[in-house]
Amino acid sequence: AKSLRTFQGINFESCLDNGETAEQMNKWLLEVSWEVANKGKQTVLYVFIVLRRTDLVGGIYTVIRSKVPITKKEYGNNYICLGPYNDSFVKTEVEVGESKIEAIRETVNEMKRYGVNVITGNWLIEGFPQVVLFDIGSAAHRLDGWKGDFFEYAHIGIPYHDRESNDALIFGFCVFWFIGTFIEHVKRIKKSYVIAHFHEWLAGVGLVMTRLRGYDCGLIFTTHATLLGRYLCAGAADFYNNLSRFDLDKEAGDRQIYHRYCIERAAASCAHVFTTVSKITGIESEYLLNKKPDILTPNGLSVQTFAALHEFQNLHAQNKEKLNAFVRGHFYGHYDFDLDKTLYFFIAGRYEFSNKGADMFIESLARLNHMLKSSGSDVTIVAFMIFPTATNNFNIESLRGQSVAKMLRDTVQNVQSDIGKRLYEICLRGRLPTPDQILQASDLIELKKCIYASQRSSLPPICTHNVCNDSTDPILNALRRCQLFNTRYDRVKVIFHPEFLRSTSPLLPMDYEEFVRGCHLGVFPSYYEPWGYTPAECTVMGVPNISTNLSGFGCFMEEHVHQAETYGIYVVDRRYKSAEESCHQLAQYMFDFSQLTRRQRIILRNRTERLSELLDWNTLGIYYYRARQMALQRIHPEFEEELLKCTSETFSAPSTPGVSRSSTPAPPDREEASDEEDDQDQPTSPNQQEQQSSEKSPSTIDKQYEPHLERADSVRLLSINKD
Ligand code: G6P
Ligand code: 1S3
Repeated sequence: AKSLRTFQGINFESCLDNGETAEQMNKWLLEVSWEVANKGKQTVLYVFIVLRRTDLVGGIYTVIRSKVPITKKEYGNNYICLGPYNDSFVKTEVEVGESKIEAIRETVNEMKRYGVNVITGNWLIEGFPQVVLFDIGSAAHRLDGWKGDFFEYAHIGIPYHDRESNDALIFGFCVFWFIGTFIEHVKRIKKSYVIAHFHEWLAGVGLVMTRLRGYDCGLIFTTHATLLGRYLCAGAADFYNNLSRFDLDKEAGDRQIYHRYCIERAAASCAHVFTTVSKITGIESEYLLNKKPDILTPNGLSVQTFAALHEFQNLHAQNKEKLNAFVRGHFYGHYDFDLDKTLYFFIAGRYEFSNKGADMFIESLARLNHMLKSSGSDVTIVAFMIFPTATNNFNIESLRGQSVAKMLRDTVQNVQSDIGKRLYEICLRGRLPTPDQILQASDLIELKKCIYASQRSSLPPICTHNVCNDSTDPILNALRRCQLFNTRYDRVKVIFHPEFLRSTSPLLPMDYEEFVRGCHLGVFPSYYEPWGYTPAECTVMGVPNISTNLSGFGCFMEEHVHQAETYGIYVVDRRYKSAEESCHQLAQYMFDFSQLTRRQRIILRNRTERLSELLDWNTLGIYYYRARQMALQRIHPEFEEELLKCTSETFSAPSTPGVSRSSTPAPPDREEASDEEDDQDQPTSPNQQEQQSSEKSPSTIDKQYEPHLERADSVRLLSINKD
């Protein structure tokens, strides 16, 4: 199919090549986030005072980090990331050093003179961006004064006991201070264009203050989830059917997050351009933040391309072998299923049991178990659940399983090598060995010892660790309720791994990427998921996956990929179906997948992987670009002419993901024909481009944000069998 680089008729790179560089224009981009060079996401979810620590690798960290190369292409050294100083991450992730940019040096020195410790350097990631990190502790003595200032300007009070909000306030004021001074310095040389792009409420204070003080800076605010949305969904609310009915102030107050919610709303409202990651979160923002996004900025990934196309298939086979080794040990004594007919499914993420759809996954697995048993299938499914929670280390049975398997493997290897030596000696003498010379009694004794050791009276564990709150843990309780206990008769086996994966683990020594590549299907039936990087990551690794039409990713793929399930992208309808129907649909998707032949799975993986380009920042970076252009245009009207020139020549399509079926890669048998069709479809002149874009997709934001989601197409059956 035609290159997705020209997604919706937009050619990102050709625009970058137009005119002057950012450095020549004195155009600057400051990207502000709590997760710049800092994996320690602070968001803590309070649900009626129940504290739940969220994960350490936030989605926003992935957004900022993976987006750097494409952003640097546009801004070069005028791209600067601002974040909080986190000592432990700086040691490993940042090369500390004085900035080469005079304006940064002078600004930082000024702040230092007033006692604020600011660290500069380069983030050691692809693109090597410059970072300015503010030591929150060094400015803590200013907290009360700044709280007063914030109240005076924004009329938002921060309670003294909310440490996270206090930190957000200090960070915000440091950023605000930096921006003000920095602008003064850069505009001394010549007219400057400064954009500051803030992510999430934690960075919101800086934006609000910069706007209220009227600094000459284009302000963009991106929310990756609304605070209240996350809280309401984590409770029992029927969220999507009541969006217009919530008493927002009361709901925020009840959850003791009123001030945070105010910061988030103020940031959305003060921004020159407000963006969010998906259509569904756009609708949510409209209701909960009372602001429609000006543009959607879907999340991309930095896609790794292999020289040989089949390389990712080889990686699947290699990593599946590692999972096989683990499964052999884990199910010792019960290892009576054929690994050649075993499929690995998984769910992973932050431990938000129902928001991430773990409840629906487990229930559907129970149904799948029944379907496989009653259809007499010889396929076994091993379903992994990777959700970090508090544990007291690995459990003995899991470790024992691996050591039993290792002992047997070592013994067999010894026997094998002894047999080899004996055969060699006998054959050298010109004789053929007799059976008792090949396998001796001593060998049999050694093997018997191992076999006896691998007998077990208990069932293979459903969890690899001792979970601290075993009796109240939601996953363990759901597995108990659904009676998924790993019995011999179960065709669905389950393994809950309550810790992030790491290659140094004594139990399952694989990192997350290796694990995903080794699996056959990722299952993410989320209820609350503004975007959802887990299925996106599966896609770029060529692993078929299931998401929902309540996740940004699921909706995006449904919209842009025609017959997505034929590309291994299954989207469960959780919006217009009851939970019972959604569970049934999910179980059916998994069952249909389990019935594919190996050849069909290989074809499907190839197709899934072909969608990578759609999710690459090279394609999706355009929306961030558009947001920045819009911000510049709003504060520098003279920029409009320049922008329009650029837009009419290279941006023929709407600024947000619209109806874009044409961006779908064609199936292999249609590839040539589709290329031809695409060629014919290509607009030839700017006028034609405009005409076609207006015919194909409504470009106004209003149209994009119809308050109700359109009903998804009726459930489509797996049509992969036709291949
Ligand atoms: C990749 C490898 C093949 C292997 C296959 C297994 O495609 O290149 O050599 O046979 O994976 O696929 P499966 O879906 O059975 O794990
Ligand atoms: C949020 O992180 P989360 O897992 O708390 O931001 C991510 C990046 O935009 C997004 O992918 C995810 O859905 C949101 O929920």
